[in-house]
Amino acid sequence: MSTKKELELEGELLLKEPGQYKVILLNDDYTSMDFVVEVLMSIFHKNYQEAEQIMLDIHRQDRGLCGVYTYEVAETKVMQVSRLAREHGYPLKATMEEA
Ligand code: NFA
Repeated sequence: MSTKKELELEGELLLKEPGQYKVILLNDDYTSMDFVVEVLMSIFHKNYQEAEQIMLDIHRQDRGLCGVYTYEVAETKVMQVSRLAREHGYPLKATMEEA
């Protein structure tokens, strides 16, 4: 049972600290490895070495963490991935989940 004071503190905390969301990239059989590396560098600001490692993790484990962001930023990254992939004719997909 929460006191009024505890509920007030919880509300203040939620206002100050918005939820964090993981953006996850999913493996598929058609997207080129080079394109995934490009996506990780251009949309998720990874350097080449980091991007290549994350791409290989996704290739082997079927999914991989690209970053943790606020809801709106995560949603924007997911849309940027699907748009860039569509423009290049690849089925690459990203999803988001609560961190
Ligand atoms: N599995 C893809 C291939 O063999 C590469 C890939 C990696 C695709 C990571 C999507 C995500 N060409």
